[in-house]
Amino acid sequence: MHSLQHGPLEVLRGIYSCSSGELSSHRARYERLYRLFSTRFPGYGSHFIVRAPGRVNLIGEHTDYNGYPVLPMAIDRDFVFIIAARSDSSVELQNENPLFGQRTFAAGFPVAPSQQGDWANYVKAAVHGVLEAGLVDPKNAAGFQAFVGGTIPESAGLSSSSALVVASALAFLEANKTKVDRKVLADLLARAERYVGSEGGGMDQAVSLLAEPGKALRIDFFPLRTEAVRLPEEITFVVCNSLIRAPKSETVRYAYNRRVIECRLATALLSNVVVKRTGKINAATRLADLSARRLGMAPGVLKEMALEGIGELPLSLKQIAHRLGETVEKVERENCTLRDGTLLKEPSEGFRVWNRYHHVVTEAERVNLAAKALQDGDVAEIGTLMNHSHASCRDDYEISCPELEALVSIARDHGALGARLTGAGFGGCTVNAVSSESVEQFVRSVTADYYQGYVKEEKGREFIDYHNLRDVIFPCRATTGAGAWPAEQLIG
Ligand code: NG1
Repeated sequence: MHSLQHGPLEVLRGIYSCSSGELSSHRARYERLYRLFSTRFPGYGSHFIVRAPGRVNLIGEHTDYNGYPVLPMAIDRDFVFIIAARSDSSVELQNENPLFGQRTFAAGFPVAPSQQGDWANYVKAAVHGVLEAGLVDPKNAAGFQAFVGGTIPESAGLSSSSALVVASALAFLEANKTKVDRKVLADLLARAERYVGSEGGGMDQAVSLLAEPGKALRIDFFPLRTEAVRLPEEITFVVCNSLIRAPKSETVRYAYNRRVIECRLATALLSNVVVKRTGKINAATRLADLSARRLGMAPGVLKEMALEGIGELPLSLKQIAHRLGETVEKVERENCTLRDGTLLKEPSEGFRVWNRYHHVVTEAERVNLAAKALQDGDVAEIGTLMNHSHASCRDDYEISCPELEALVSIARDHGALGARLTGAGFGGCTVNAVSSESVEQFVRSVTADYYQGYVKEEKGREFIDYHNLRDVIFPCRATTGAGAWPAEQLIG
């Protein structure tokens, strides 16, 4: 819990570090949710509030599950829960958005998942994860009532799912008066979110929990380490939603998991050559275990080994097994098994192992350079690195789509110093580094060319409907990480 000496506006200012006008609208939102809680769940006395932000990843895409760093920032779009602890183990949720509605389940272990795609699964993932880790005793777990308000566009690469997981975990821990170290919790929740079926990395939960206002967060993994990097005032990061939904249901989930598996195959193939050539036993479980620095090798030598071990062409499972001197069954079992025990189906065109490897190692280097460029205030370099990252995501990782391409190109035409897709890809948002002085002009021009132009003219693709342009194109403010407060600290 945060300290008691500040009034609601000071606490909110500490979270959002924004102008007074924005502060009053944040305050109005908290007060509205509080009133809605009291109407929906009358008779509950002691309330607390949890908040967990979404994030925009500035650079470092699909590097996290490979053990390489990322550079996101938490944004002023978030989940706010008004909560009261219960005396039994029921968790009762009411979402402000009527499309999501009401859900109830018991906080007993294991927590049975709802049908795929249901929003309650993210709350269940958190409760299940906390119980599984033994942080709360399933026999005496207290449930909670929650009124849930969210402002993060969903299926848009801004990590609404992880923000929901983080807020739910904080709510459950508060209900059970349990404190957990933030880094421990971030690690635990990264694993816990796999409950929903994708093999994601740890970026989203970490930034949602550990972010600092006004700063981006460089995150390194295994073990989790963070370094806050101040953002230069001359640039503002503007998010633009392509209006193409990228939900982690069937197709996108397969595409995401396929890339995780391709990276595992890259690890096995490269490790095989490293062991053969150097005689060193190498227990590599992810690509970062095979970096030039960790192996104490010149990057050129490592690249030669990667070309020998992986080769540049797509590979069938049979070819991979042959290279590794193993059976297809063993390779499949050890590398292609998903968390739920199913095997990822071999793509008909083969696994594009080299391209995935090439993206990951070059992207990792770009993260290092971008963190330094931010520190040095070298905004031109930041833009260039973002543009290179986008090209690599498109060409090597193949996670772009025509709409993201159109949006990136329009943004660059209108002066973005750097423009790239952000998050898992396949749709969702772009992030754009824009000179702070020209943000309004940039927003106007992109609105005219993309939202009022391209989206209207382009037929045959289903674009998301929106009510307010400010929800699809907006400058981001770097906010603080998630928190929990007694209600009276935030409600005047
Ligand atoms: P989003 O954009 O929230 O779907 C996913 C993963 C991240 C990371 C990015 C790609 C989850 C919860 N998040 O993010 O860990 O791998 O893709 O950089 O799976």
